[in-house]
Amino acid sequence: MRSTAVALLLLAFASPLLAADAALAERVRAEFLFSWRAYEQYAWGHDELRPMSKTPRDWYGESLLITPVDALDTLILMGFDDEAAKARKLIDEKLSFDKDISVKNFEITIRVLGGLLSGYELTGDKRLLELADDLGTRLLPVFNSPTGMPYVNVNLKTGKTSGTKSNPAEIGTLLLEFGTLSKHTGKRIYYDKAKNALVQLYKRRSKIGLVGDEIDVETGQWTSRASHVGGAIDSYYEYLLKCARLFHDRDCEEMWRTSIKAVNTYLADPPWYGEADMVTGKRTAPEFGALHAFFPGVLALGGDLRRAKALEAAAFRMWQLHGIEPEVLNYKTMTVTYPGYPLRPEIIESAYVLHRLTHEKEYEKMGKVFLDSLVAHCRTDAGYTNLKSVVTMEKGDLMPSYFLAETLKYLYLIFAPDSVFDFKGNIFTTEAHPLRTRSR
Ligand code: DMJ
Repeated sequence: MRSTAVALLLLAFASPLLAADAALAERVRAEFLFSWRAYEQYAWGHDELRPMSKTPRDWYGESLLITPVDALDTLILMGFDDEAAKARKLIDEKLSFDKDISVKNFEITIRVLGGLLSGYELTGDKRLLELADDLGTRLLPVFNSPTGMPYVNVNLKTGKTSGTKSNPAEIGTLLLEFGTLSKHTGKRIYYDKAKNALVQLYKRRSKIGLVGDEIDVETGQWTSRASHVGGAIDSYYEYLLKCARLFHDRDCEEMWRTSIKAVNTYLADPPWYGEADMVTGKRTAPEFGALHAFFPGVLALGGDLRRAKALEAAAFRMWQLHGIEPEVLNYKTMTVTYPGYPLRPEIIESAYVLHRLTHEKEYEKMGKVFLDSLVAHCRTDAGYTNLKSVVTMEKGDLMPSYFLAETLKYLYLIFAPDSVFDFKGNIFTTEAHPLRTRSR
């Protein structure tokens, strides 16, 4: 009798139906609610909260409700129904894109368009789709460059574009959102424009298959040959793989396969991924940082668990060096190159993907370290803030919207039961907005 009970208990612990750690999942929920309440109290209706000064921040002088739109699906996923309903009401009634402001296409696509689309898929609220369609139409002029690769900025009222120097991340991280908008509106143009931008960029890869980190969208010429998987390139690779999966797009599959081979050949510096010249393949800086740390998750999704695990373990050493990760690290000397920490999610996202695929306890342990570090160093009286330096732990004064959209969502999912989220039936955008792989 006793041994049966023990056996059942052990089975229960091994079952993905139960939370990996219910108490920790609850702790993350509580920290999310604490941060959301601070946003409600000091920045309601604005883009973001400045937690130290307890003041709001609007990116463009007037609000696009970036935090509520970005955080809506986390509210829903964590079961904060009243707060989600209140956020939806605010968005439905107050959000308007009819504004004479020039916005950054990439950021507004991943945070706002992506948030509206996942919100629509989760709630069926047609107003969210209407808003997404209106925003998509206003963003479309970015693709009117001679190459089809998007300009950096667009005025939401006039359609006037600006910014010719862009990069693979900003050019290639649009298709999940624009493609999903096509799927729900029946308007093909969104898919076609974003796909063409991705293909145009891919075509300009070097003979050895690498891309640089700055390109002129009018001339199509590279203005920087630095190749790596960090900021300015990162999510380009993520979207090649995820677009292949979400849309069953064979071109994306082919582009992903070719690209990952080149990345593993020239950028892998086991266990790290460093920097090389895109033309010669010659190694340049031995640098890795907070933004690069999405890559273990993408390697794992792509089926390369061996490299993924080794890289996540290395990234975790980077986190532990000072008790929280720096923006950039020289991994040969293990010294910090850029010391800031703007509450980034990537290393937590990778731990979640690896945990979800392997159910290894190691990733729960990492998750607990991430949570404890965030509480110890980034918590304020009113939400969480960025750090100016992980060496001195000096605080900044900003809670970026992705902290609620991504950082706490992935942290929660590490500890929550698998049943909380249909991992196989959804693909996360680069801003952690889940998009359904199948129609309902
Ligand atoms: C987020 O907006 C997205 O994850 C983006 O791809 C990279 N930067 C931030 C988080 O660090």
